[in-house]
Amino acid sequence: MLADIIDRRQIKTDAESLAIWGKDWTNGFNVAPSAVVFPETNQQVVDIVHYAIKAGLRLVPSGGRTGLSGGAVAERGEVVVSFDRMNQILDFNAEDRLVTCQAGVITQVLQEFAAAQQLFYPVDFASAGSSQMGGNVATNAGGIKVIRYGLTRDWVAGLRAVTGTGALLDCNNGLVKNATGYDLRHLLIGSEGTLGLITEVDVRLAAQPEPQTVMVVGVPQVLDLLNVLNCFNSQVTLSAFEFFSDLALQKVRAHRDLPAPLADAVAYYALLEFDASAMDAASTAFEQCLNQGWVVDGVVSQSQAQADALWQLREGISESIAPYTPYKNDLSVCIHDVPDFLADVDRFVAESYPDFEVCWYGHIGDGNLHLNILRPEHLSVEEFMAKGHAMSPKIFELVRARGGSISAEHGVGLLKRDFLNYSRSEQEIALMQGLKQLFDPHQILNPGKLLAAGV
Ligand code: 2HG
Ligand code: ZN
Repeated sequence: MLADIIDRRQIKTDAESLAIWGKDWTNGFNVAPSAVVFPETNQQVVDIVHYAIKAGLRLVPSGGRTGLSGGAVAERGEVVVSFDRMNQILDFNAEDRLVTCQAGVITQVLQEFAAAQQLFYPVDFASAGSSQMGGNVATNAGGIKVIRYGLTRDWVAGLRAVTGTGALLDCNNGLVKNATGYDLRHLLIGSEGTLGLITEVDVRLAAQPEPQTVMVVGVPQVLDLLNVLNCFNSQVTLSAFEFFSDLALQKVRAHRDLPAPLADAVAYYALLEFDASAMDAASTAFEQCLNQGWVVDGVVSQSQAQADALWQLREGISESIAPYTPYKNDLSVCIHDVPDFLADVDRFVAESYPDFEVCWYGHIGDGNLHLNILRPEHLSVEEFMAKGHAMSPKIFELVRARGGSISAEHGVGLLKRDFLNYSRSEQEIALMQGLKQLFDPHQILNPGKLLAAGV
């Protein structure tokens, strides 16, 4: 019946397509969409929503499907709305440094477009080659340069979105200043497709940075990661400050056949990136860290190829551990709390789940830790996921105790939905439910994500 409102060539219902577009990178959820539609214009998205209201369909927006919280999983006969065919860059204005993209523009395509204008789109992460701008906005994607450039939210100057009533909202129109009340743009950013289907984004671009240098240092004590951060921060403008444990390094090296960065293994590694012109200041900071015993060794890129190779050690981790179907956590606490929090979690897992391997890495410069618990071979995916769910409340209790977040950058989706109260108060959740009701009174937009369905 969808063919009444959209060309048949824009609809897929074969089993293979349903399996592909019915999920993102998240494992462990049922995948059962009834169809996938590929709109090409804002008006077609409006038509799909009106049709869904009439026919009682529910819609799951789908971008590059790189999400890790089940935000783009269609579990129960929903129609997936894929933005793959809304992949055009529509406009660019040099004075405003603004580029207007359809939601399906791939992150890397935008980055390359910006570079061709001698400008820079600074939000970056390992999945830039397949993630789409609409999904980035819907999850307020973070990534590896947040410490210097902020999150996706900071670069969205306007957007168009279709609400659950079929209204096409045009929010903020690229304005720098606009003091006319509630900024609905910011409500839609990070709303995970529950308030509206984002169709277009006006993205602000930055000046191109100078060439970057990458340094990887070995840090024996987790506590000292913060000392290293402080020491560099006081002398160098950092573009990235990432960390990974030796276990994470072993996995990514084995997976990609990469050489060790340092002569000897160290418990933790920090990866720092900064403007090449700050190399002298960075060397001074490194010497100070060495003298204090905070770092024991380090390596510095001498070329872009070496910088890229060092980045692989960090950016390749997630992919390298995927075969272990890890139980994923994406946590944040205030930066000063990171070492104590990490020690709390390590202690808890070692005492309660001694046969589980814990793989730590993440954006420690933002207080964002990726905690991946690897599935032991003797457990099936289902058994392991059940154990993960049973473990989550204990870990989230530790997060709550420090006022942290149970989802720093991946979003709540299906995976964290039932734990939202560990990071949000009853009053906040009630307001979110009220907003959901206003934007999506028929409960058709990404049901069951972020908030329980039907609330
Ligand atoms: C990263 O920082 C991504 O590499 C993925 O956010 C993290 O796989 C993960 O847990
Ligand atoms: Zn991350």
